[in-house]
Amino acid sequence: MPTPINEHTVPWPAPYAERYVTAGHWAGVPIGTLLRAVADRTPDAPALVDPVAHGGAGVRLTHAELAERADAAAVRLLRLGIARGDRIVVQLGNSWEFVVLTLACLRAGIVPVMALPAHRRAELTHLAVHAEAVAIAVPDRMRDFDHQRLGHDIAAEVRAATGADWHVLVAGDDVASGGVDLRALCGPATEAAADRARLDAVAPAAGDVAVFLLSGGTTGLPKLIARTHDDYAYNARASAELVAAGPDTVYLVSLPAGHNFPLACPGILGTLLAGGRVVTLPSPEPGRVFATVEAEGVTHTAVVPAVAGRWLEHATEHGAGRLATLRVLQVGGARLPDELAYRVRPVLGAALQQVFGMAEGLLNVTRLDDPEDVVCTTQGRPISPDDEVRIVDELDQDLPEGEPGLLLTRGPYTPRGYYRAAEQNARAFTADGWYRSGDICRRTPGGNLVVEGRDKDMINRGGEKISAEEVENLVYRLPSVSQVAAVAMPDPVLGERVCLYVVPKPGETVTLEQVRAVMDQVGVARFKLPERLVLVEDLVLTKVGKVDKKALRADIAGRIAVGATPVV
Ligand code: OOB
Repeated sequence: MPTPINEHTVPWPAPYAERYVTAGHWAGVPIGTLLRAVADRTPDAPALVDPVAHGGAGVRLTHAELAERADAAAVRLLRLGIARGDRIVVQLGNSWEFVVLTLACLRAGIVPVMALPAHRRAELTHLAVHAEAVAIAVPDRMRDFDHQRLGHDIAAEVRAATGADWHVLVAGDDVASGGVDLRALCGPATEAAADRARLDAVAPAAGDVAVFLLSGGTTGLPKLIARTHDDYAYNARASAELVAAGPDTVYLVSLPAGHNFPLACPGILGTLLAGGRVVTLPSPEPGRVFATVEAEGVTHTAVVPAVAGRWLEHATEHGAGRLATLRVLQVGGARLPDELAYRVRPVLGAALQQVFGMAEGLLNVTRLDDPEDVVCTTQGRPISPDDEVRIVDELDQDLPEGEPGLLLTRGPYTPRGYYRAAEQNARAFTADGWYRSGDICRRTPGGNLVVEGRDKDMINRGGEKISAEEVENLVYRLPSVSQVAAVAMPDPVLGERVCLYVVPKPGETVTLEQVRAVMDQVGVARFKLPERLVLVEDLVLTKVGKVDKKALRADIAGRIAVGATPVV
């Protein structure tokens, strides 16, 4: 039997929980019930458009149809033996199936573990085992990768290890035997009223875990962040208010939908809760995005800075006429250079909202009515009056106002610890529950935060977070490696890429190809593969004997600046 769902989470202390309830942040209603209420109020309003489904025929659902499909899918999951509190690893592309399955899970209290399409065997197996999942949802194929086959391999592995009943839910035309047809499972309802009654009877509690998000990665393997119905609904609702989302909002999701940003900031959930419409696209490729914005009347969307850069380029070349309906472009996930920020409004014609957020909770945004310099040079301020932010030095002492330091935070949608990770929690959270974001920020006199750097061992490749430790652990599998350090190297397009410093064993050599091959063999997301390797005789150490990553980052930046060719 899997562990009961709320075990191993770190709850908010009672006085805080009470304050969040009194303030009205925690509504005490599970997300599925909130969405059901929206469908009751505006059943015929459009809710979901997947323009590329079924070979381009598309799928269009109203709020009532979406709610009924979610209910029907939830009941079908229950019939498979997947029960309230069980976990499903969800690795689907941006598609109507992703939305229906996610809502079905929320309704039944089944918890989706939000994997990314780029994840491979190592990450998916870890998630399945760590969350004690009972199923995985995958596309049949995506970008030339056979997800279905990997899904079955993982199922076989987990079944062999645990003896548990395991399901592979497959979205696609080609569902192999042994898999569950996810399109049929997410198909039209046949007994809507009965489904609804059955689900109302088993609805999760508002304090239960609603979703597991993945941490941005500073440790060997991704940690799970348990977000409750109460906290995540508030996250979505408060974000929605700050982009003025409402029934006329048409939100385009083109970043991987399992990321917190497009999922709930306000993303899919915030838009649906506001009575608006969600449009899914499999990627942020500008040609298709611009055409879709025009065809569907998209008003809001969210991107990472690297994508904003591509859209600006595309608009400069082809014009931005097709973006006439776009009102708000949210940009976050990595630092948006001020120069790019200043071009958004003039070139794309949309208001910019900078979003400095984290799957762990805290969201900072610039407001739509902020002056241009605030919008273009800061990463905004917390979305909740009950978000607490401190800027401190290495000893956790508050710094004078305006000085850059480490950002600590607590609040109504920032959990007090990772799931089942006591050891990491002792490092990542203070004794009184502040989350150590690892970001170096300063606060402007107007109260806005500016992200100035980072004090965590992570590489931010165009918004995808890569743990240096994870990469290093994998590289140590090569017998020719004596020492290794993974660091961020600056990149004009993605912001950062992974660079490796390697000390080979005496008489040995190590190549980038070997490193990439060993990582591929283990099966990790390709965005984690190093893109440059520097062979050195030893690694610079700090005074306390740790690898001096700051020195290595400066070293690679210097090599790039002088145009040095890679050592391999
Ligand atoms: C978002 O979430 P994660 O969990 O993938 O990554 C969080 C980290 C932050 O700690 C920070 O290091 C970085 O990503 N970050 C930014 C940033 N937004 C995120 N750094 C500089 N400027 C920004 N605007 O990335 C995320 C979650 C929700 C909404 C938006 C982004």
